[in-house]
Amino acid sequence: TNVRRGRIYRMGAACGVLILLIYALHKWSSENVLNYSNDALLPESEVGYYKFHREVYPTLKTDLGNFEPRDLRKVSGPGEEGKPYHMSPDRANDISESESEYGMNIAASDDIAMNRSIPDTRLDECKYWHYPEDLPKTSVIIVFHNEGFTVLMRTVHTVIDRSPPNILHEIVLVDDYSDKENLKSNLDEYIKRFKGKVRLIRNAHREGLIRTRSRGAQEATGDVIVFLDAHCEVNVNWLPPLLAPIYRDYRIMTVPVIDGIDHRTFEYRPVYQHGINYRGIFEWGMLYKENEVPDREANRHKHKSEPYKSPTHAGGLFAINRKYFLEIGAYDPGLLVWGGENFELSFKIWQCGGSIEWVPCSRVGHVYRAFMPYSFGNLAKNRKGSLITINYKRVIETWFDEEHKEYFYTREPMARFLDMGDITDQVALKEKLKCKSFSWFMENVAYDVYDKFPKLPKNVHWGMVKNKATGVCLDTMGKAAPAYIGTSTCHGSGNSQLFRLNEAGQLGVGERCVEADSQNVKQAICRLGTVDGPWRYDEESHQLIHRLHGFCLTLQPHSRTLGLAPCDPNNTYQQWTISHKKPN
Ligand code: LR7
Ligand code: MN
Repeated sequence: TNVRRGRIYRMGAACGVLILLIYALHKWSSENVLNYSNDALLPESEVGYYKFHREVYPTLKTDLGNFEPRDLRKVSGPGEEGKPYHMSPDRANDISESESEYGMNIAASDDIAMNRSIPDTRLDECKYWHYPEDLPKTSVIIVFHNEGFTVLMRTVHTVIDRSPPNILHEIVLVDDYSDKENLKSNLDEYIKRFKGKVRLIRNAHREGLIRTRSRGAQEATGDVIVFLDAHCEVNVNWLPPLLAPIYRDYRIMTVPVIDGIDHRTFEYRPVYQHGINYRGIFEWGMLYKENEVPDREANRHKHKSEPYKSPTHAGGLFAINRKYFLEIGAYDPGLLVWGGENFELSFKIWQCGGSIEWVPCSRVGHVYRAFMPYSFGNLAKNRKGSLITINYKRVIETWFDEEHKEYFYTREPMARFLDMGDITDQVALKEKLKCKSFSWFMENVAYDVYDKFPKLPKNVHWGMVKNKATGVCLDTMGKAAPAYIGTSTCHGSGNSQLFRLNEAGQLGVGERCVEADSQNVKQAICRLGTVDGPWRYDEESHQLIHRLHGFCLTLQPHSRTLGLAPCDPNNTYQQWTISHKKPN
């Protein structure tokens, strides 16, 4: 998932822990602590159903938190303390083989202890929170398709080692039809050592991660379920802080802060600068982004270590009351394989009466792969266009209102033509749960999206940008920004040749903007918070005119490179048509 983090770091106020603790003690005085087992706080109809809806708050004290480990592993070895593991150069073949097979260096993982130590990346304050002792019984669900064995098992080991045993009810591994032999043969044998705590179930067909997670939720028997990707390492005392908000209110979904694990060296790195909190947002093409928590939300909290509200989440790692998750329909079963389910769940939760909180004291490391190592198999077969965009379309058609749908189609114009299947059930669910509008969500929850990604002006032209002299089309050549734009044979299938010129003069391609000078034309990261640009298209002369000197986009006849040049109405190398065709 593509993440952009805000760049402006607020200076962290240098508060001594002592001052914080005195303050905290003052705030969380004992009157906040009610009798946990007071079911009278629940509406009668829900007693014994959701079990957890209690006005119980964690307390910040001066002594070490009740679930904090007292002794941490200290040994030396590859990858210990989360340090990068650099393999000797004579293993270069093993490294490149496993990287191309798994998108990560499984050869390195194989050398690293299952229970290696990793740095405690939390705020110091996190160590002093005390949580209710009788937190809900939890099933950790890990779905996987062809993952590296040691990476998957390290996920399991860290959960076992770093979760309170009486709260960790089970780990459910759901194999999404892996076909790697070592996974099939070793797993059953290996998990025997966990004496029934770890269960393995297998899909009879490839279902994709989204449906597989819904199945895991159905099969789990804990009160709360926690989803993890199959290449994670949970950090010190990760679980109680995730459960505490759910214990208080079953409609809160909680999300840990996700640290990075390097796919080559397995170095464990804190995701953010210490003490700065981020939350999940999105841009209008439904790419997931992160943004520093806006003041409006930050000001609601006394401590940086407290959970805070977030519009959405990256997708992979979160905790939720199991019955609640099933009652809101789990994931839309029409979402296939990968992508968009994070938004579906988030919009559904927020619009239908629940909320999402990110929990800074819960940290989990995740291996960000070099590329997606698996194909979408048969699931993608009968689908035109990009499966992920189809998923997004289902989600926005269900949850957005007319105004915001327009922004999505402005940013992803081809999506209008894609067949998203039937969403009758999703719309019916929205009715049944009496969910609020998307504008309500934008105004009350995701208000910071507009600061970074303002409402989009309409496209005046979009599609292939074709040169009159040569008949070639502008093409990003599949490169990541910043990169030069080139030209290639026009193919009409969108993607790297799909450009959009909007009413405010921005020429965009994907989520990037086209920038130019006399020497070259590039796609670059758009200036955050702006949707305008320097371009104008002249319908008569077919020129793309740049504000800079009023020059025109020109294909250099000899070098075939692009640049700006003085406009000349007779130069066909400066003439472009912008058009699209309906995909078949
Ligand atoms: O067909 C599949 N079946 C599966 O069971 C494909 C995948 N999977 C498994 C896979 O083995 C893994 O355990 O599903 C899990 C997630 O797949 P990844 O690791 O390939 O996904 P990702 O980490 O690239 O992508 C993020 O977005 C996805 C969108 O559908 C999911 O929500 C992932 O869980 C999510 N990962 C995270 O949120 C971790 C942090 C990344 C960020 C930002
Ligand atoms: Mn992942």
